[in-house]
Amino acid sequence: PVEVIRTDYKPLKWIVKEVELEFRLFDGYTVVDSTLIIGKNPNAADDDHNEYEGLVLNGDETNVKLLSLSKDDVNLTRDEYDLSPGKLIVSNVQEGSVVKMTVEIVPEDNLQLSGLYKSGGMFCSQCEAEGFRRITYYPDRPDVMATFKRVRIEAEKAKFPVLLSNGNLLEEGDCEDGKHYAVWHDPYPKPSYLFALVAGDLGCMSDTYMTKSGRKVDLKFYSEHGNVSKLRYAVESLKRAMKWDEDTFGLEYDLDLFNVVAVESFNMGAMENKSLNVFNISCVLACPITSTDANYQRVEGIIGHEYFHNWTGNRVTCRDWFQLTLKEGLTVFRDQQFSGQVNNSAAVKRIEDVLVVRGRQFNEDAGPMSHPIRPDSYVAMDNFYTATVYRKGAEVIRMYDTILGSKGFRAGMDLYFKRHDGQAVTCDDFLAAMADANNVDLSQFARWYSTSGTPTVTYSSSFDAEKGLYQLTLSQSSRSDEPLFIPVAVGLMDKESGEEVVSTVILELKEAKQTFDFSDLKGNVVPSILRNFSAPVKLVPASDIDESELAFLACHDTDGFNRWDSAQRLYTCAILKVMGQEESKSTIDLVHQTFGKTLTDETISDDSIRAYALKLPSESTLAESVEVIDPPAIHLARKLVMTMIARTFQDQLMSCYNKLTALIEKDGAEFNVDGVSVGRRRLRNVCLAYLCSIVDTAEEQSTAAALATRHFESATGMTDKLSAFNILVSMRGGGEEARDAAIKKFYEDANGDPLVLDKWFASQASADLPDIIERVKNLVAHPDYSLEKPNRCRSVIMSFTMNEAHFHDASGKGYEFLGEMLEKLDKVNPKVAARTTAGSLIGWKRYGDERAKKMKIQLEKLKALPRISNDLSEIVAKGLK
Ligand code: BAL
Ligand code: ZN
Repeated sequence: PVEVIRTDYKPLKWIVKEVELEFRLFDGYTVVDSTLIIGKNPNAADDDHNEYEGLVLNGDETNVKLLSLSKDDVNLTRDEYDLSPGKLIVSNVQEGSVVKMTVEIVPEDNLQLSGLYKSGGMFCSQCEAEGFRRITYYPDRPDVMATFKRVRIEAEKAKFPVLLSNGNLLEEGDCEDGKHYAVWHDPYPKPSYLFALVAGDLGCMSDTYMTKSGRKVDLKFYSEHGNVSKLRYAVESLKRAMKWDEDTFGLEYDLDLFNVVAVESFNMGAMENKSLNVFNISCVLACPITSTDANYQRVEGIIGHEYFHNWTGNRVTCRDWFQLTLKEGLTVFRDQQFSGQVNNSAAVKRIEDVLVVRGRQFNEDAGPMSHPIRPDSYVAMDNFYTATVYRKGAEVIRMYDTILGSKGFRAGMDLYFKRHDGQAVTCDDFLAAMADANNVDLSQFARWYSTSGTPTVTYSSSFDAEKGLYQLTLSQSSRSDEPLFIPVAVGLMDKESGEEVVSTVILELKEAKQTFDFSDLKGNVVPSILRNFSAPVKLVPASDIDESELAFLACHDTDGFNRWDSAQRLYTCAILKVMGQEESKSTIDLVHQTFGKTLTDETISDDSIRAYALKLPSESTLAESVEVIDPPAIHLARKLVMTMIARTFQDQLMSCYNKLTALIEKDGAEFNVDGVSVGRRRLRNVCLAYLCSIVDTAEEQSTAAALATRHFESATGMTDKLSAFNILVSMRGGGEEARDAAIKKFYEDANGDPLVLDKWFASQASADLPDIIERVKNLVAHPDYSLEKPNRCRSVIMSFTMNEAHFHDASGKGYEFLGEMLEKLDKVNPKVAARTTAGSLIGWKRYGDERAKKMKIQLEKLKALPRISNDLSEIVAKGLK
């Protein structure tokens, strides 16, 4: 495997200016003809030392068979071009040279799902990051932006009535032998990773959108015929996203047609191909019976995300793949803002996003895959579509917004588009646009792009009652040699009254240690620091945690995010004390005080906020707070605290549950995913989980199972049904019968629907049962299980690795099972195998010697495989370092 180094970047000497493609889709193979018009790269200076003089084309020879090659209409024989693994070099090209070739590929055998492949009965493509080279030989890098002038697709009409590619439809018609064709033209130059092709027998939901400047855009959403009605929410979400981008950034859609296609087998969530977005069905189909509220939110967020890429990614793209966060961090930030402003409360959205940053990104940054948001090297680029590039990248963009203010941020965005529309650029170009538009020096801020690891901000304070002066001292530590520029949002709450006396200010922490003064205070205050999670850092007190301050903020903070966060930190203290068998009475008392107030506080008008504030931190979040992770111990301590709270507040929880049931029933049958309806379901399901955690005796087990079963059976939508199911699958003793009945019923109700079956598998793989490993083995032996479907793999294997207490069972059986699955999976879909490994085994150093040894054995075994993919071997090598 070759390691690519960021600083080795060189522009190509020869690029493709225009391309024509013809795809003839036969049964069992596909023939691809291409015509490339070559030009001298204006970005390569004459004195640039280029590695190659000729035209360099990338191609995956394991997937692409070259049948013929010509230059300027002269056929080239084998000794007139240079073909080596991964590369085809054509010498002596000039400005305007025409290179033509014909290749053959077999989409039917392409199980990696990169390039052109088949999902069910349809053809579809995935070219980011380096899939186009699995279709034909081409300069497959994002800084080669060519006009795809003509893409002709020909296939059997009866089986593939729908033929799609990027841009506008130029012509279509019938051919001989029951075949037909379509010709597409994309007027916008684009890199090959944005190319897409779809051919299938698909149903369509159509709509239109009128842009601000009066362009009528046809919106066409395609899926299998039986799923068309489930596209409505995605269509509506797209229209909201188009409007939001016009209102917020002045960005309009730039073609008359926007296509979206739903496919079942897809490695990612979705892909932003120019005007032909391809979506994993899990991110575009939605209906109350099969989708949870979280699924609906995901559809809206990802529809927005892919649409927003049209400007941040497509119109302005990345010069090289090290710049991935340029488009992904920025587009995630845009989709987060969209979701927070359009349908949900901004505080709820922020809580959900921060949970991901802390749960996944911090964990990644604490392990061997830790990298800056702009990585320095890679072997398989697909391994760097990470939480760091996406989520921490979005936090970095958010910091620009926090520092510059929304007007300043908008000015920076405007300048970025003005300077770079139609170009492939770098993160430095983005930073320069932000700095120049605001006339500020952001050179210190640039360190965020090159610093890996999670920085820590430590705080201490003092209050001079006589002077009314409060001093807050912040210090930072990170892997950067020089201090980072960290915006810290702070507000002050009066200790006596609980009122906010200083509203949010942004403190600019630019030195290793800085003290900030707040004067004219009438009394002592409690600081609310890092409001809204203003920077992706860990916040810690210089001395012991003041638990009563946390309880105070959890009850009084006017910043919704910090109010939630304070409760989380307090719950964490309690759980860790229980786990360490430390004296915990006073902490538990504060937890009870906070929980009780949160459950009944009438000033909290948003049930979602209340629900999140009542929930205990997840086991993976708790793991972030310990030196050595002992998952079963964390699991047990969390469960004990949960049951303790549930017993203390059993009556109040039941009455809250009943009140919400009555409200939901009053609303009637109509299903809504507005903030109020979602909040009610969310809070009711949190109450249910607490109530069903009281399962110490057989009698309690059957009482809990009866409550969950009632919830399950009376559910009118998937949110409630799945909440109950997730509880029922873990029932033991007096609840076993109900558990088995629910497993049977859920499967029958699924009626073969793949998204519902994914839930059925995932829920069981996440169960808290002593024989879980046997159960998971049975799941992968189930006829509905398939290694070839990424969603199904994720639903069983990944879900099991996230079932921390059992995956990390001291016997090591969980690791052995995973090792066996990864070996099989790597042969089918290396990208999914690598991702699963990155999220599980490679973190072994943090799990104590015994577990570490056993986890490492599995990595060693994978390393020793006679044939291991580049994707997996990169992760395994990093994991063993
Ligand atoms: N570009 C890959 C899928 C996404 O982030 O939108
Ligand atoms: Zn993206």
